[in-house]
Amino acid sequence: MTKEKFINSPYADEMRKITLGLYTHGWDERNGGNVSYRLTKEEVSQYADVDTVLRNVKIDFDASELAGQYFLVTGTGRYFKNVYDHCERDAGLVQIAADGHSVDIHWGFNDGGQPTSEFPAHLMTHINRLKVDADQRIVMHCHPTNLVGMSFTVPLDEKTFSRILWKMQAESIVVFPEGLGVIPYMTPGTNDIGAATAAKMKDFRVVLWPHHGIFAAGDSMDETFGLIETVEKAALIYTTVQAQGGHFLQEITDKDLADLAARFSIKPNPDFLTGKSLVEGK
Ligand code: 2HA
Ligand code: ZN
Repeated sequence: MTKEKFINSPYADEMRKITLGLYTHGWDERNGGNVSYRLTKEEVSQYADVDTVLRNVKIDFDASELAGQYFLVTGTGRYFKNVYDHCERDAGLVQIAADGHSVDIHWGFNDGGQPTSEFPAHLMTHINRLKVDADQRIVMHCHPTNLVGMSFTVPLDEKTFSRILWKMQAESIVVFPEGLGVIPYMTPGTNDIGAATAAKMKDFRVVLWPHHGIFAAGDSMDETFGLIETVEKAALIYTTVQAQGGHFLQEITDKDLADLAARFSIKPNPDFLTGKSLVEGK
């Protein structure tokens, strides 16, 4: 029986649609952003010849904890506006080699490309998320405008950031009850930023890279994209309030947050549930 081609798989289809979605939201200008999608051998082997290695490329990180695992990942320097039409060029299906220091390419990157420069950060994130969530599949990095804007005007601490985002809409605390992780500004594309991000991923699924963007992790493309959409929508509302003068006359109170947690049976980060009001003098 001949296999269906990988480009026709549901996984390539999801990758094409999500990268286009990230681009059309304005969160991935030029070559900004990267996505990785962990796939099982059973899933992959229906569409790709896993016994054939097209090329082997080195990675500057020891990913031996993920040896043998498959990832569909976007390529370094590639423009998200193009992935939909050129998925086999701008993305690739790779398998982490046994020694963890290289990947075997089984499909894609057909003009000589390689995985994203943030691949070490993705792999470190997958490793740590898998420790707390066996269904972990997706890591997504992008540059959501309003959230990045807030990283210049809001103190870079997790409690302050998380509480503001929770209080901008009732939906926030339900979608990210653990809050938002925040790392200091660091140089992208380095193993250091990857390690700092992955350390936060033990407690959070969304981590802010100040003055740059966001890293998010989840079990599916929809859930991970939805997480980023919700965080960025809260940041947009905050930005709008600032444009309206920035004075809160009323707010979602700490009591309202507790009521949301009870209604939706969620356990929000207890450290963030009480604190300063956004309304002056309250
Ligand atoms: O892939 O966004 O952080 C390009 C980037 C690096
Ligand atoms: Zn980036």
